[in-house]
Amino acid sequence: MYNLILFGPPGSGKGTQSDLLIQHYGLLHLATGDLLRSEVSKKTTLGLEAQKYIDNGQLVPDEVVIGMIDSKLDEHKDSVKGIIFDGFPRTVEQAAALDKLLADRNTEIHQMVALEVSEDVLTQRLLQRGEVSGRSDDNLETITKRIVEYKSKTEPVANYYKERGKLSAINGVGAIEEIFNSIKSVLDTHLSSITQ
Ligand code: B4P
Repeated sequence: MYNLILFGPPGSGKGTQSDLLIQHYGLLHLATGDLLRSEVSKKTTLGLEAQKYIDNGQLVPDEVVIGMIDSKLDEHKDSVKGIIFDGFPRTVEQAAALDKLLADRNTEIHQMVALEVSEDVLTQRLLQRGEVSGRSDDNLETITKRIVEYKSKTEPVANYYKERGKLSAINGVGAIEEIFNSIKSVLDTHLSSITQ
């Protein structure tokens, strides 16, 4: 099994690149943002709770997202050759919990790819997405709060994986295909070294 975390600030292109990566490598895509929005649209208890945080640009509480990932790992336990975690972990507590969830299933995180994009570009992209997405968090006020939340709670997660020798940083600005090729070259090098 090969498990990758695609990491980066809001609007850095995690979802965009995940779509290309799952097609190319046949990995399972677990995106906590998508999972939460699906709960919101179904108006489940979890969704109604999560909506308050998402609308306000805040992270949903750790126990909610960790529980959601735990049950997704059970759901797919026999059928996957690897997983792309998109938007998870977003706190150091989530990273430690993910290590444990994977260790309990005799696997681990092999690599984190972090997309680097400046704040100005992030804001522009999310405002532009807001014109068509209908997402409650794609407006200037919420985007600003999400970036603040990212810096204080999520950025330290990169260090967690750096200390474990698993972090690769990629320039997330440029053509989508060009960024995809940079990620692919990290993964191909890494995959060939772990399968040798
Ligand atoms: P997500 O849905 O994960 O958020 P995202 O950060 O908006 O998107 P992403 O980085 O995937 O950007 P995209 O490819 O769409 O999270 C939403 C909310 O859910 C969070 O704020 C939080 O409340 C909650 N949540 C999720 N996970 C959680 C967790 N683990 N713990 C707690 N709470 C959690 O790209 C953005 C835009 O840029 C798109 O329009 C795209 O077309 C464009 N774009 C992409 N690449 C481009 C490029 N190279 N050039 C130009 N434009 C590009």
